[in-house]
Amino acid sequence: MNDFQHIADNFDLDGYVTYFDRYGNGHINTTYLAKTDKGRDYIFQKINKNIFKDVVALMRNISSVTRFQRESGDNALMLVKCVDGADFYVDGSGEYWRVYDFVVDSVCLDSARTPVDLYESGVAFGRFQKALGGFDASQLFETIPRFHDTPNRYEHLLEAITADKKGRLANVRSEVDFAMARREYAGTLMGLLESGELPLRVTHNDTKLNNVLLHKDTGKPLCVIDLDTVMPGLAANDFGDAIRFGANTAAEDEVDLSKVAFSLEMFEAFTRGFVENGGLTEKELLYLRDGAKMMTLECGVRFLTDYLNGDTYFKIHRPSHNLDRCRTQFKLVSEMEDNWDRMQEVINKFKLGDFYAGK
Ligand code: ADP
Ligand code: GN1
Ligand code: MG
Repeated sequence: MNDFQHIADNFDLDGYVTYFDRYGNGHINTTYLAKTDKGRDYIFQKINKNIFKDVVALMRNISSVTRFQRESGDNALMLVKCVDGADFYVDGSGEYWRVYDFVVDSVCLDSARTPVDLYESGVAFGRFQKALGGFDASQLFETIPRFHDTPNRYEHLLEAITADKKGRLANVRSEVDFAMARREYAGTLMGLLESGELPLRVTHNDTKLNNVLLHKDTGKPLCVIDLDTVMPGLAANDFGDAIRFGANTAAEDEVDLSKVAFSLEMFEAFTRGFVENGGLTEKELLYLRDGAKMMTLECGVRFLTDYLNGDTYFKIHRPSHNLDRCRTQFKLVSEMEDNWDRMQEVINKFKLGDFYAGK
């Protein structure tokens, strides 16, 4: 607590910190909840500087994006400044800290209680997309270069296969075959971006349900969080990453694959919220389902790569954790392929407004 008090002293808080503890289930940063004697709650985060190489530029992104969101009428995370006016504090060990106002009366869900939760997260990410429509993407620093460049993720997988650092390749032959059978497809969206057929936007890039806070009673969206990966990107990828996580009937790391299935009902719920609020172009709507398949495939490839490399990126809680995660993703990809036409029918339904016309 003493060390923490010293960190807290550097921020312009309302009151004196009387409680703090680890909080939430993030894979990347280290998050704490702090409470003060004046009844105020704050989120403290130690930013993962192994993953984010330029925290100063990252914090500049977050500060300008949240300001723009507010000016566009969207609810945004509120950074608490340091007493010297900075947006972050560097402690004696060189760790970077930031503080947000705790979003009161919020819940953060790791899985949807009903399709309505997923619909509301779609509303939140759709509004986020639209609110940042006028933000100049070139002002943003790329916090993780080539984050959703799927062909580049394949290059990393190939390097991991060649190196086979931990001698694990023999365990994952079928997963490698699955990934390789889709290698050519993996370039589809990047190709459309390069040819100018799909627009570059300001996107969130990590649109899991647990990166939206909902009101604990009404379930309505309060705020999009986890803005570290806000960067120039494709709307299809924001849509897709949310589907990857939210339309899975099981957890991302479920070991029993018989429980893992692609839920069209959940897909429909998110699609409705996102499409009705996102302000997307015709062409973007045509490639949304590819975003879902692409993000799921890419995430599976990332988990597989990390497994082969000896689990150096994602936090793991058991030896085969990354492999288990990879397997759920690949099962979902196959199920999306089986539902390919139905996915587009759902997108068309909300795009054409048939839902409100009662058709
Ligand atoms: P990570 O990148 O590690 O996932 P997040 O920024 O998503 O980190 O934060 C981790 C968790 O902390 C979230 O899942 C959520 O439960 C909680 N959290 C983060 N910011 C806030 C906030 N402003 N108000 C309330 N809870 C928050
Ligand atoms: C990480 O930060 P978190 O836990 O919301 C990862 C995402 C992955 C996700 C898989 C910066 O997200 O890209 O899709 O895990 N974030 C980063 O659960 O790599
Ligand atoms: Mg998160």
